Amino acid sequence: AMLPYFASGRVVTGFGRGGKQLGCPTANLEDATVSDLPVDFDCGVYYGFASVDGGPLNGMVMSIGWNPQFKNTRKSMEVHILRSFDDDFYGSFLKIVITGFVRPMTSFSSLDELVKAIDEDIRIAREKLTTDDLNKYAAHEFFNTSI
Ligand code: FMN
Repeated sequence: AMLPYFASGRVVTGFGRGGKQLGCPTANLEDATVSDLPVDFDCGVYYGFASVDGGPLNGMVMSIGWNPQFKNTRKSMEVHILRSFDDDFYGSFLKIVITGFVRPMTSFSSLDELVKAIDEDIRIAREKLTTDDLNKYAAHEFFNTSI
């Protein structure tokens, strides 16, 4: 009912585990963006599209929640864009549309299991994201107006 959900914000530094420990670099959205989420928006893993600094849309998979694996005390929104970037984009302005849900956030018994789950999330996201949806959202007013 809450999807598609549109959001935007600056990319801030997370704990730096994404790329190094998990092999999955994530762009963490600023607190204001996290606070704007409706209170009843379920935590979990989602997919959709993202644009960095007004650039083209790319598929993405993301987590919303407290990262139970690491017992974070602050809720975060972390976006993994499904293409590789040469550089970090801390400070960039990210616009996203969340179009589908994959699974709830989980605490696994090892880091290795989390890595496997994320690989599976990425596979599912790639399978569900369509070129038709990409084109539809690329033409959407949200991605074609500044800020
Ligand atoms: N964290 C969890 O604790 N449990 C999860 O099930 C989980 N699933 C994730 C799925 C995806 C697709 C992504 C991108 C992240 C997921 N995370 C999950 C969050 C990671 O733990 C987090 O991105 C990682 O710790 C890096 O955080 P950092 O950027 O603050 O360093």
